[in-house]
Amino acid sequence: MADLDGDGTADRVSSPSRTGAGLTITFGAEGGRGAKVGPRDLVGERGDGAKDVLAVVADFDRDGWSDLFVVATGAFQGDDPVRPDVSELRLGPFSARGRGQSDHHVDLSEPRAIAVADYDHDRYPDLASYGHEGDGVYSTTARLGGVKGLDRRSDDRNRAYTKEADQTDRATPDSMPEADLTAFYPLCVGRI
Ligand SMILES: [Ca+2]
Ligand SMILES: [Ca+2]
Repeated sequence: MADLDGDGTADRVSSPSRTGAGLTITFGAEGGRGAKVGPRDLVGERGDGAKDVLAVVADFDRDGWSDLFVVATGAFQGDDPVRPDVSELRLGPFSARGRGQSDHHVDLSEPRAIAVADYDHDRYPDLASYGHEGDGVYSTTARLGGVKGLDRRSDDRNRAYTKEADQTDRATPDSMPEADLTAFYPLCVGRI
C-alpha cells in the first residue's frame, strides 16, 4: 500500500498473477470508494487494441514514489518479434489514467509477461520481461532499476541475466524470477 498519485491518501496495488496482466490498483483504497483500474485503463490510447497489456508498480528510480511500468503488445506475427505499441516507465506519482511526472521508453522484444525482480541483489527493484526474440526463441531479460529509471535497452550488464526459455504455452516460464515483493512494497495492514 502506498500513495501512488500523490494526493495524500493510501492506494492499494494487487497483482494476483506473475505476468503483469492482473494488476489492479484501487486509488483512495482506505475509504473503499476509490477508482479501480487495471493495465488497460493505465496504458492510454496507444495501447488500445493490443493483445497483451501488462503493468507492474515499483519504485524503480528510488525516489520514494512508486512508478508504473506498462507495456502493450499486439498479436504474434511470425518469425520477427512484434514491436510493442507502448513500453514505458512512468515515474510516480502517477494518475489513475497512468500519467506520470515523466516517462521513458524501454526497449523490449515482444513482451508477453513482466514482473518485478531484484536481479543484482541490491534490494532495489528491477524489471523482468519474458518475450519473443524472433525465430521462435523466447527469453527472459532484465532491465535494471537505478536513479535514472530503468535500463533503456539491452547492455553488457543486464544481458548477463538473460535466460533463454523453451517455447511453451505457459504464461509464466520457469526462467521468470519470483521476487519476494514484500521487499519492495509496504504491506497493507488491516482491513480492505
Ligand atoms: Ca519512483
Ligand atoms: Ca536490484
